Amino acid sequence: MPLTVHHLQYSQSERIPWLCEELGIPYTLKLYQRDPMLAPKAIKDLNPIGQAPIIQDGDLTLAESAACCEYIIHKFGNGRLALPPSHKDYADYIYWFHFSNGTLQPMELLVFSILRVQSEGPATARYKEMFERMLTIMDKRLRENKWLAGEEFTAADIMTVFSLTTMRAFDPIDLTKYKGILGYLKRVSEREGYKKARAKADPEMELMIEGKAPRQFEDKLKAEGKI
Ligand SMILES: N[C@@H](CCC(=O)N[C@@H](CS)C(=O)NCC(=O)O)C(=O)O
Repeated sequence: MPLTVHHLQYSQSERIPWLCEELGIPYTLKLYQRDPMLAPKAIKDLNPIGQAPIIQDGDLTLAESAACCEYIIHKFGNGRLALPPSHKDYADYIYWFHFSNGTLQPMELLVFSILRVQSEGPATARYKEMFERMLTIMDKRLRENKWLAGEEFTAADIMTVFSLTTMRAFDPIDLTKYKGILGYLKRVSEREGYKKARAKADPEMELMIEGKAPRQFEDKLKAEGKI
């Protein structure tokens, strides 16, 4: 099998096995556990930045979720799960493909980091308000559309779901009031590709599609006596 996917469990690299399952393409999956919170040395040996996902195709080693998605879609998937420029929803597709890693997730991380050191104050309030605005816009989009790009499920969905699910094992955002997002996560959880990817990539990980944030990863490690 030419394509190898290196997946750090409980992480955004879940996007890549999910993409491969949705495309129905063959791939070799290599799993890595966090040690205890960060990536193990084997990941750092593959990517000097020390982060997953990483894919390999022959002599090529490539990191960055969005780059890996585009590479796989165009090299192995015949462009499936991407919308071409001629498609009426092309602009929506590229906007939402980039929204999660470019805007939502950095803000989620910023709010989470600020809240760890200071629960109140103008900066906290400002960033919390901006983050909620982002979720509200996404919620409206998903009340009005089945998938982020419109009628078709695309790689924009694959790029986004981690920020709304597994990331909440680290950052306890409550999604209860965002009914559009919750309905969307339910639809995602019913996809065969998502189920297959979860079974292969993170078989022990709970499904994180409810409004309340799942049990925090740190608490899990403490309960297991790992930290
Ligand atoms: N922008 C990168 C971010 C990758 C990233 O932050 N990966 C995290 C997992 S969520 C990681 O490998 N963390 C391990 C570490 O920092 O030690 C991407 O989209 O691939």
